[in-house]
Amino acid sequence: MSQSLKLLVATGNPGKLKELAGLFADVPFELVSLADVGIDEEVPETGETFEDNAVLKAVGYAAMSGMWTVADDSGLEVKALGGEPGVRSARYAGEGATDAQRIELLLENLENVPEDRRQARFRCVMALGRPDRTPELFQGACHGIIVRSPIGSRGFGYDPIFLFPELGRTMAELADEEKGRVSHRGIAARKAAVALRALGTHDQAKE
Ligand code: ITT
Repeated sequence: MSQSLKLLVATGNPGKLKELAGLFADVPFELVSLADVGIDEEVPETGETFEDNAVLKAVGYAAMSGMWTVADDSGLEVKALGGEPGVRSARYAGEGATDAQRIELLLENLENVPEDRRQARFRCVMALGRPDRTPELFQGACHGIIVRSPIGSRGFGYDPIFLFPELGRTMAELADEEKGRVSHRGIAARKAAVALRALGTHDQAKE
């Protein structure tokens, strides 16, 4: 195992970065952020699917950095809205909108939807790659209900309106470790961590 192997955690979203740093705390790579390597350019998310955008980000940031890179594309799919906001989750209320504005718009659009039709799922597609390789993809999803007003102050994004019925709490009421255990990102990251450990153990990462 090499101590000097670095993994670029390629996200411009501080909430995601914090979660990914926790989820990858035990992998045999030194984690670095876009800020650490001085990248302030954004890879455009022009794909139609989570898979497309995760690959675009992993390939784009790996090319910019020359490093092993992990990127995730994720979002919320609401059944009553035909899967919206989906890949557009970050841009749902327009560029530059806040999490609170996106939540407000989503709740408005669900105003007339009754309790038994408010199912939703979070999805995460994580892409792991380096400049000369096709990225490997890892998926995670978790299921819940959209509540009528925000509850809780942890996490980020749509967490305050996503209720886990079996826990009786929203995602924004869960401590970081609890969210990691049940979340779309936690599920995908555990799969990616298996691959990262294998790379680190066999030192294939440098080949
Ligand atoms: P990067 O592309 O730089 O990683 P981003 O925020 O633009 O940052 P995405 O394109 O993957 O990332 O958009 C994901 C959006 O989906 C995110 O901005 C949130 O609005 C929402 N989202 C994803 N995961 C979430 C989570 O765990 N909790 C709450 N909302 C989440």
